[in-house]
Amino acid sequence: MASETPKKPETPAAPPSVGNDDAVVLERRTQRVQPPQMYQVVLLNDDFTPMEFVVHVIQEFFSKDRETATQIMLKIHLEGKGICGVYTRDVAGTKVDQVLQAARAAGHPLQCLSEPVE
Ligand code: TYC
Repeated sequence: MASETPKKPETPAAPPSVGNDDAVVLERRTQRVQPPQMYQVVLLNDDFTPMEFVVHVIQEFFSKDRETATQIMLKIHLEGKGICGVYTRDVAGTKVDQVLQAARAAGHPLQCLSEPVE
């Protein structure tokens, strides 16, 4: 993923300090803020969870339209796993919990995990 580094806001100059010779020195400190580590939420294939249920889960919890959700489900079915979305850590964790809870409630063994994006 090629991403541009966002422009860093600069903090205002530090308060003036007075040196020995009474010269006023303004120090500029640059604030460096890193973008947060992002996490991808991954669904794993299994032999038992119905395709229709997986499509429903992807639509419901990852806000995908039916066509996109179907494409993601088929990719998982064919390749073993697939990314449903990328979020900050807490949001990704919540998505995993929601998916696992819905799968258990429906009696399906669907597995879901989150992992840091490289
Ligand atoms: N392989 C399942 C089936 O044939 C469908 C499926 C797709 C299950 C994606 C899980 O994450 C999954 N019924």
